[in-house]
Amino acid sequence: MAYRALTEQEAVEYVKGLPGLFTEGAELTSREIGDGNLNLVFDIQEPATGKKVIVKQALPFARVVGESWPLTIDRARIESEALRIQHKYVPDLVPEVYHFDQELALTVMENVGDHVIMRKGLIEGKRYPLFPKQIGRFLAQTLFYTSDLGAHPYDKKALVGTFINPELCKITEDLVFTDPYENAPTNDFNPLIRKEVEAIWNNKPLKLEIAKLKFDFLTRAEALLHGDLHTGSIFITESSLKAIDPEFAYYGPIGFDIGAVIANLLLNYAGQHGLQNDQGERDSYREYLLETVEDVWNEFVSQFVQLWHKQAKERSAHVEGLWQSYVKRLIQDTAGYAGCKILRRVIGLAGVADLNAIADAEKRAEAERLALAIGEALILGRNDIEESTDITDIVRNVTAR
Ligand code: SR1
Ligand code: MG
Repeated sequence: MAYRALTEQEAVEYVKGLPGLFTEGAELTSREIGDGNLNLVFDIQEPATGKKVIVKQALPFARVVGESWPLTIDRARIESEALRIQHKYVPDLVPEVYHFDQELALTVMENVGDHVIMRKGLIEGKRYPLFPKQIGRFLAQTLFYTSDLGAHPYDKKALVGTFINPELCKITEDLVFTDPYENAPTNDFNPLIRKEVEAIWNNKPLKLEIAKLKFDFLTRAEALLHGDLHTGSIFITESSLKAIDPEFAYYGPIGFDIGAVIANLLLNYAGQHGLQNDQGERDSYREYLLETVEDVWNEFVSQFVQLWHKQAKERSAHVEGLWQSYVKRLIQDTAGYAGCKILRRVIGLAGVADLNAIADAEKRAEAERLALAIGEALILGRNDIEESTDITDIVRNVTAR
């Protein structure tokens, strides 16, 4: 079938035509629930049996802006292939793909509708004690096994080719690493923080560090990244986590994915200023978030290093001292990328609800100023970071200023 965007009813007809999902004559409901920046998402259910699937279809433009921003529908292929690879390594942490249709740029996958988007949960003040272990395992497994440490060199290079994702990478190159640091038309920030934003535009040492991080993003094909692992790409319950939406997947620096997770915990940390009125509760939730930041890194690194010792096939990986120097560089990359991802969400296109949901513009501005200060300090201070508490110390010091 030639490409066209499906309606709710057409999505039902489509899944009915697929073998093995629903029985003939099944009565299905369909609701378009996409609230992200890019795609159509249909929630399809059979009330009589409780069976359900998700149909996700890429639109040929960026939904957040409209048809004036054309965007490749090949991102649907990238996403479905990344989901399949990630599912192979961590089946419980990634939705299963049932079917992919290249022409319609459409994926039919497991419906995890009993989970909530983690960003929403954090905004509501929920705590997820299993999250660090879950996301640490997702990161360690998917990044290790797709890197030169865990993949055969021929397989790794073939995968680099499969995941050439120029248009989606360009979005990140512009929106994360370029536009927020100059007076670009895509920027979209609270007018009350203009002075702080202009200070960033004029901060040459900061811009130099961001340029270095961008060059690594452009050139360092270390592992298959999720590419957009913010808390809106994580579905969660108290006991279960599913990482979704890897349409930005490509081969890049490992710290970019870990940094995305940490950045989004810290964006919520900054947002607590306006989300939570009770000072005691705000402080206690912030402590929880900082502990989570530490635990995410510690879980990731302990699992990643264990895999390194037990599974790394690359002989040079076992040269004395290599893993320690690799891990040190990795935490510094992580802090730097976290910083960029914080700054972009405050200054650039596509902000986050952790800040945007603060109704009072002045309160929001205070939270945004804190986020900017944290992002900047992480980028400029990253070369002195050696362990996770160095990251949280930076956040605590900036908060106390
Ligand atoms: C035009 S797309 C804007 C943002 O949405 C996605 O979630 C990515 O983070 C991207 O930068
Ligand atoms: Mg997304």
